[in-house]
Amino acid sequence: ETFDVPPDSVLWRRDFLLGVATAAYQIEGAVDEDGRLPSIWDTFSATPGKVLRGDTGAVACDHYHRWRDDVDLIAALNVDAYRLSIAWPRVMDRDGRANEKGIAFYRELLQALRARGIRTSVTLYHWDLPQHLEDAGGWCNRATAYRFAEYADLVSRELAGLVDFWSTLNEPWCSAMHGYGTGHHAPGHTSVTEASAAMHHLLLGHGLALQALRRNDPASQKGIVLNVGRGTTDGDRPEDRRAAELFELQHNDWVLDPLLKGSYPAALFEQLWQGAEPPVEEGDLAIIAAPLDFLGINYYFRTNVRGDGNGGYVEVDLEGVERTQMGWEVYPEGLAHLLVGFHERYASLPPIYITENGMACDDEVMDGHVVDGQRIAFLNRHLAAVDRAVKAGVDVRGYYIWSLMDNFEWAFGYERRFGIVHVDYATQRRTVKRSAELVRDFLARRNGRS
Ligand code: PNW
Repeated sequence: ETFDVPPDSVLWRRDFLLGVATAAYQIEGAVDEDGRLPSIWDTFSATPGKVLRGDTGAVACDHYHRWRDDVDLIAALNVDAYRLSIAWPRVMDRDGRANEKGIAFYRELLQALRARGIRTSVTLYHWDLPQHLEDAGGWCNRATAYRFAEYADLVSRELAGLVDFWSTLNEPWCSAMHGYGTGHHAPGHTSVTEASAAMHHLLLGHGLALQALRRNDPASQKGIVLNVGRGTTDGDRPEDRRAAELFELQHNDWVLDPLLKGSYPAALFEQLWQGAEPPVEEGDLAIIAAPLDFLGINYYFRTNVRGDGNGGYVEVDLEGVERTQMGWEVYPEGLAHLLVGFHERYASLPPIYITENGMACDDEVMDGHVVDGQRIAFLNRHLAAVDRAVKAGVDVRGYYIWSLMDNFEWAFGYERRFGIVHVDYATQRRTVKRSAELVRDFLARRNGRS
């Protein structure tokens, strides 16, 4: 297997960033060290039945102690950029004051990355809400949006000048829907009314945080990271075609419309969730729709749907398609399709970074090697899809592989491996997989060109 990049691909451009991504709770461990407070994921993962095999992030990849080696590892891959997240419960105490030890951890990490010429992309919220804020109502409570802005203010004052790209939220859709709607993620609630309120308060928090970031760190780029989904149908009834539209309305427009158009898609509440209108107050949408310097897009798969006979949609798995260890269909066309669609649809679409793309494989170390051929083909095909979107006029400026290393995959624990670096959890030994070697070698070739 190779990493075949055609000569005219955007990937050869030195200013197209290639990076790797992680998130705090998935790699750090050390959950009760140096004053870190409990987060909703500590609580959720400690609740029987919520995470596969009862796994938790208590140790994870032990990155909190091994970060210097991990920075060496990232540098050895020749990547341009590293995307990480800051754990809110590590850096802010219950009274809203800085926890110096937590801040120092991220300051040193960011300094080490910059010393090696690696661009830093920092997400403020990758799902680890302090538990004490959940106890006060979590994202269903409007006050949490203001607490989030205070956290953004604190962190951006402390770390100004060390971050190239700030993202406020990672995938508010997952926080709202899986956290408060399906219950698949922390805090595990199951109410569409709560999901709708949580989404609104997440987006309000985003807008308020953006103001703090602009004030405290003007030279950096600021944006938000969204997961997007491609919905299609194999049915031929009008209600099947409508089902595919409703799927994308619920996954994409619900979040993109308020951010880029300053309004929620009314059909979502009228047709899918009768009555679950978000608790919008005067002036909220102007705060939410403030201009972004970039939009981060996370893309993984497409979903096939049909009409449910009741004005909604049901997911129907297609037979005979390639799937990952998550059961997700490998569908690179969806990425190009969505990017071109957003470009056509939103006049104010900012420059785009693919902030996550990748797949879980059942990777095993054999004779010191991990041959992850399915992942290599996956990355090749998705990078080609990004290149097609760029050639169709979409302003995509970078791509981050999810993930740097195998880690705590939320409700699936350590069972699912997304890394381009293998982690043996018993020893914490990292082993570069074949995909990582190919990325490293490609970047060496790209950098060697004049
Ligand atoms: C993203 N879905 O999560 C997250 O940003 C990462 O932390 C995570 O490890 C990665 O993707 C892989 O799952 C998602 O069900 C979780 O559609 C669930 C979904 C999408 C993204």
